[in-house]
Order: sequence, then structure tokens, then C-alpha cells
Amino acid sequence: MPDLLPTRRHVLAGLSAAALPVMASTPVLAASGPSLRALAAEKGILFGSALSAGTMEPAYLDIVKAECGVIVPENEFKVYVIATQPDRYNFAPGDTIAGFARDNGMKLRGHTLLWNKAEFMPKWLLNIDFGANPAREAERYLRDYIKRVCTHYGDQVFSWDVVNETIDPQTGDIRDTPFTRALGFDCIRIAFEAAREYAPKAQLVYNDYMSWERGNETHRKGVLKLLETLRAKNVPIDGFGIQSHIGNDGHIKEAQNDQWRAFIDAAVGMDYKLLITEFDVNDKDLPTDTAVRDAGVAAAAKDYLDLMFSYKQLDQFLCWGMSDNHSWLQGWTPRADKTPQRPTPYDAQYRPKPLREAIAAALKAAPKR
Ligand code: 9MR
Repeated sequence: MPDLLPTRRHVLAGLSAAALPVMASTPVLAASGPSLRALAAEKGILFGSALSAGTMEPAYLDIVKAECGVIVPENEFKVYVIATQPDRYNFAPGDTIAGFARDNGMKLRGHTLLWNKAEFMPKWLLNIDFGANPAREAERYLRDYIKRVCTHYGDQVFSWDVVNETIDPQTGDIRDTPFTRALGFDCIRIAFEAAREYAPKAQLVYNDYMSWERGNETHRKGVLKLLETLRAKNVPIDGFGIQSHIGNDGHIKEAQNDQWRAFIDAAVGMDYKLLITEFDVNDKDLPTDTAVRDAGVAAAAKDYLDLMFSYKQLDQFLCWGMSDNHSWLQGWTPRADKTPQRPTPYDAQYRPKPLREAIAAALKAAPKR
């Protein structure tokens, strides 16, 4: 039986989804046929989405429950939520998401133990004084933080983004943060070692946003160098999370397929598992017209996913939100024409879009892993 059906009213009225009024009580006008979770599972892929504690209204959760087999907290496991002050740990927002996953039989990913980017550290941590022996104190802090977070969530988190975005896309080098100033590359090693120690059953992942479009060459090079170094130094790491915010640099039509394949080939050649961790499609260089835009988004997604699913090392695929109204892109990279972005599988009224069809088609075409 399909997971979701059009509503009776929808069918009886013979209306197109777009013509329906939106009411608070409107049931989900979701896709008919198998869920994305089921389509993915047939190919050995786990499908899911980010979920944020602030967007848990019932109609949205209906979509998440119908479509997803795995959830990742969008912000609630980040250090700026958990550790707003030194020696204070607030797990309440993260527990809300973890509870939802558990109650609904979904797996849980963790994002992220070390987001090694100054911009996303709480102010107190950014200005931290590691004292007379900064390397020792920075290591002590990092290990202790990772221990607290990993032991709090225990085995429920089956896969951790241990380190996120530590490569500067402009230089290809490791970013400058309080941890790299005190420890250099060692902070990355320490983070993975602590994660292995305190989350011994979890898959450990490096996650970053280098993309397949023009303009990402230096970023890709830097990430590859990092992946090589991690292997050369025997750092405990299992997977490479490719965020997949495609179109994000405004070059949606300028994919560098050959360079991208060479990049992924190199990662799998080093025996990394692959994950799509944060998929969405930024439509800011597509025209205003909704139909044209949705078609452009769907086409870019199909091309991208066909390429990615051709790698059997890829067995997790998460969207960064399931509906347009809950996408980070609305606030972060608004369109010049001021219309809302349409980057996710469902629109703001929770109706499935051509992007959902493209995802379903790519999953159906994917080889089994
Ligand atoms: O979607 C997230 C947004 O709500 C937050 O304000 C922002 C800063 O914490 O982070 C966004 O998620 C990012 C993710 O954690 C890492 N990769 C890029 C994502 C989009 O910016």
C-alpha cells in the first residue's frame, strides 16, 4: 500500500494540487506510490532528512514520517546550541529530535561534533584562553565535549558528522579556529579518535560542501588533501559526507562532471563510504516562473543524483529539509526577484513537486548496492 495518498477531497474535486486552498487542517497532499524511503531501501540506500525542533508542526511531520527512514537534527546537536556557556550542556533541543526519531522508528545521524569554522562557535569558545599549555588544554576540552555529547546520545546515533567544513574553500587549507591555533591538524585527529572512543559503534564521517559546479576547484582539492592526510595518519574515519547543496554558488548549469567524477573516484579509491548528507537545490539562477524553475531544479537534481547513485559506496541520502518553507535557503540566499526559493521535494503547502519525482526517478534508476 502506498505510504501517502492524495486526500479524498482532492480526488473528488478533480483539482490540481496547486488549485487547492491551504488550511491549517488540510491533510497532507503528498505523493502517491511508494515512499522515498521505500524506493531507496530497494536499492540499499537509507533516505531521510534534516529536521529542526522549530519546525515540528503536524502536517510537516506527516511528510517526514511518510518519507524518511533517517533524521538528522538541523541545528540541535551543534556546539552553539549545546554549549551556550562554558560548563553548561543543554541537550533539551537535541533530545526533542532524538525522541521523534525513536518514537517513529527512524535512525538518527549526528551533526556535528566539531564544526571547525569560527563563525559557528559560541562567542565564549571563540574567545577561549587555553592558558599556558594551549595544546594540552584544547585537547582536554575537545575530548571532554565529544565524550559528553556522544555518551548522552549513545548508540542511538549510528553515524556522526565528526568534523564539519574544516577546509577553507578559498585557500584549500584548514580553517583558522581556536582549535587549529592550539593544535593544528591534530584537532581533527583528536576529534575522530574521541568519537571512536565514545561512540564506538557509530560510523564516523567528514562532512563538507565542496560542490560539482565551477568555482569549487580549490575547495575540492583541499578536501581531497585532507582525506588523504586522514588515511595517511590512520585517523579512525569511515565515511565522506558530501553535503550536496547544489546550485548554491549560482552556477547550477555549470557542473563539471568529469572533475567531479575524478574527485569522487579519488575518495572511494581511499576506501571512504559516501553519503549525501544535506541535499537541496538552490534555484537562484533560474527564472521566476514556477513551472520553469521547478523543471530546472528537477533536471539538475536528476543529473546529479544519477551520477552520485552510480557509486555503490553511497548508501545514505538525506535532504536538508523536506519542504520549501523550512529551507535554510529562504533566509540565507534569497533570490533577486524576492520570490521564495523552491529547493526541496515539497512546496510550502506540503504538496509534492517535480523535485520529488526526480528523486524518485533517480532512486528507481539506481543500481542496487
Ligand atoms: O540549515 C542550517 C541553518 O538553520 C543554520 O542557521 C545554519 C547555521 O547553524 O546551519 C545550517 O545548516 C548548515 C549545516 O549545519 C552545515 N552545512 C551547511 C548547512 C546550510 O548552511
